[in-house]
Amino acid sequence: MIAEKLQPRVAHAVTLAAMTASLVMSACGGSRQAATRSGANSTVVNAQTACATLSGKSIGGATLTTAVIPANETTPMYCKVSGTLAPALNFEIRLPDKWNGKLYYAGGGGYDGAMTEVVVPPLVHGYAEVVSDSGHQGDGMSAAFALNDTFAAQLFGSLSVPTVMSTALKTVTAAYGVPPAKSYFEGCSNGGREALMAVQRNPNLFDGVIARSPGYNWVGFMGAFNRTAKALAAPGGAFSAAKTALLAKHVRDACDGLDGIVDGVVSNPAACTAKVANVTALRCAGGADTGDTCLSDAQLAVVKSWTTDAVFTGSNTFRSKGYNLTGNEDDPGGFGLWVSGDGEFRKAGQYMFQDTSVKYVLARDPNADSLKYTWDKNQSALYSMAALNDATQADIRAFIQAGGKLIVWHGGSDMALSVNSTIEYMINMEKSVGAENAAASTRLYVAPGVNHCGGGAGPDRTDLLTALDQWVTKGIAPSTLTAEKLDANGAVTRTLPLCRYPQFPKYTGPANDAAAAKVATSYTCASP
Ligand SMILES: [Ca+2]
Repeated sequence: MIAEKLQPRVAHAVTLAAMTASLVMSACGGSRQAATRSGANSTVVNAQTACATLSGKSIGGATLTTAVIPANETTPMYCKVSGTLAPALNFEIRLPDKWNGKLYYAGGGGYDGAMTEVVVPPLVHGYAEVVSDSGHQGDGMSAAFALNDTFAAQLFGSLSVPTVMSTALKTVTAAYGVPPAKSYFEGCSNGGREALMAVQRNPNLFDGVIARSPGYNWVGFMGAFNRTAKALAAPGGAFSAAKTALLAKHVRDACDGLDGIVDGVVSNPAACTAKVANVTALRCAGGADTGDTCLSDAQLAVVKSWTTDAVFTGSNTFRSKGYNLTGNEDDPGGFGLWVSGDGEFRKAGQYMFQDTSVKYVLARDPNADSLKYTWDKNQSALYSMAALNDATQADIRAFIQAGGKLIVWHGGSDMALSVNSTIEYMINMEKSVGAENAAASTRLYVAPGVNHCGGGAGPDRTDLLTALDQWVTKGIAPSTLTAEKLDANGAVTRTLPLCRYPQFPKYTGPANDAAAAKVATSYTCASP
């Protein structure tokens, strides 16, 4: 869903906003809303009526403006409610013509600074949709807002979601006469971080949360970005598109078939070990760069930085797990976009994010050179960044005990944020809350071949919101789900089981059958 916005090669800001693509209560009494649906069902409030009710009203500290947005080919008619919480936290609430009685908060992306776009499926399903710009306006690739405005930094880090929710709940209640019966949050990338932040810090705010590709370990992954940028900047480290294609093909040749089918997706990453992938076989004779058929020692050092854990001092959460080699490094939304910049690493997402983070958050010097910055050098700066942005707390028992449900999803070929970091968080979480609690209230899905928040060689679309809603409202816990891949016209071209981690979709259909390979029923979720 949100994933479509993150298509590769769109402006980096959008992508990260995809560091989203992507794509995210209260109030009253501090516990989840217990309103019954009967009130909502008996209330006939269409978009025009909602807009008329709210126009010019001051609710929760914000003066509201409204506009009825007509239906178009993808979006139903809704009332757009806009407001600002002083000094600069802009939010939007989209009230559908036919409210389903529930609220959906969509998280942001990157360093935010712009309103999250309409997320279509929730509106179609009748959710009241809530978004914000996270408390400042600007480029989603820039942390400049944080330099001279520590309150804006706090809003971005953790404050904007509960703050907006407080007003949003009052606003939705004013529009429909009853509060939402259920409230959900979904976000990807930074929005996934916001999702886990809400689970950890505001355990009663949402009934259900979807954290996709969460950038929860801000200090750790930004530090990993910094380390790999230095490897790319080292003499001979530049990684051209041709070198990336060489690496990707080498990995596919070694690992694609280990899941039972050669389909361009390494669906069993556990079997694609470093020994099996054997990247050192690509080393140029002598170690110096001799062309596009091999990798120099400097380029192999880039791959090593990329695939190994980055661990920093000061906290056991200042870390980022190494990335898997997936054979999809050459995807347009892959290594070139996020890491190498196809030979110009300063154009890659990871370089840009760590650079702006060094300048405006860590060194607090717009002239700082991130390639000369030592991540561990200023511990207090790391603590500050972590206090603002890290959502690494593994103990989420308060959320679970309040009845909350959490679905975590990550693309298996995400080259922005490591799927292995997300897996590590879920393992730590399970250790902390106990296996029984984790099984009863949390789920982890890894989508093979899927890029950051969406796109890529693998099927990237799954209706996680409906799965969450069924879980919350009917107690139907999600098991194996289905992922779809769509073509440019929106037609489904392939389906694949979306297996619960650590299972993967193993091909069990007939051999050499191209049609069978495209349908989920030809696969079985298997343990690695
Ligand atoms: Ca395969």
